[in-house]
Amino acid sequence: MNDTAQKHLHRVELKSKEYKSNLSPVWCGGCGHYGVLTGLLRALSELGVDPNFLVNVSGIGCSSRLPYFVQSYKMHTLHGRAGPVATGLQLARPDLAVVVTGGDGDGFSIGGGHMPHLARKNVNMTYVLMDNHIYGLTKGQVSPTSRKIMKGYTTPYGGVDDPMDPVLYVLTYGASYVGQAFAGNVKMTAQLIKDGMEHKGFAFINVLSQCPTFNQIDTAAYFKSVVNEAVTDHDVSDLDAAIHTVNMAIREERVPTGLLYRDERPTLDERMAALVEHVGGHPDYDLRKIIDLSRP
Ligand SMILES: Cc1ncc(C[n+]2csc(CCOP(=O)(O)OP(=O)(O)O)c2C)c(N)n1
Ligand code: SF4
Repeated sequence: MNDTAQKHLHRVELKSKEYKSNLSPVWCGGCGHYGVLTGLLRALSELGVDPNFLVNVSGIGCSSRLPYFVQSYKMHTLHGRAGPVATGLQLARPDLAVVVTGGDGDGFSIGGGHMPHLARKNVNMTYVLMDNHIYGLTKGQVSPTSRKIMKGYTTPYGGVDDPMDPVLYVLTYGASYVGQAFAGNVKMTAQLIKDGMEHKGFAFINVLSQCPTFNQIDTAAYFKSVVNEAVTDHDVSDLDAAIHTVNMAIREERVPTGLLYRDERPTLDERMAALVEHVGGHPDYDLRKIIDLSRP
């Protein structure tokens, strides 16, 4: 049996407030990211994850400041690069629980080239994306998830592009756990993060998170109205059904929330370990044998 974070999740008993670091969030009043932080702290407490074996990795943005507020090891990396950094960490230490937190600009604009590979390789991590349909920290430019009608800092007359859908994207690329929630529903957010952390493989959770400072159209009330009519009663082990649910929702301008898809398949670290075993690899391997291969 290979090492996986789940089987070796180091457990402790801590209340959710004990997972808070001694730094206070720097977000604006009413920002949806508070709900995501509360959901994550609750999930960590319910799972009883030992903070000494937990690493929270982020990119750049308001959302990427989240690790500062969590009692864990952490890495605040570069814009769009949290995924690859977390992949390296996970492969080096498969016994750690790896959680990525970041924004829609971070994950699907500059980081969009990495996302398919996290999904298809089934890297064992939980990716929590705070989707506020805008670039918050840089003061309100359109993101890949902005609705066309949004007038952003760089699009004063509205956008010219249609938005992309984060959950459809990761489903298509083979993510093995996909969920979606609204930050105002802390209970569902916490539950999806908890299940995602227990899941073995790439767990992606898209959380609609309002930015009251810069996004005046995708308000908490707007998000609440579109998720209220959500339909997620399909078989979650059926990929076609999950994709169909999301496609139908996009057409009807609704947002399906809850668990959308889950399957079990070997993770990248498991496949790497199996390969090492297959070729008889071990730490004392004589590296001169490799150098000898290139001798004339
Ligand atoms: C390489 C690079 N490009 C651009 C920036 C400027 N920048 C800082 S935050 C950010 C985007 C923030 O938007 P998002 O990721 O959606 O997170 P939010 O702030 O909305 O939570 C950008 C482009 C940067 N820091 N680094
Ligand atoms: S600018 Fe927007 S995303 Fe950033 S902290 Fe303020 S409300 Fe939140």
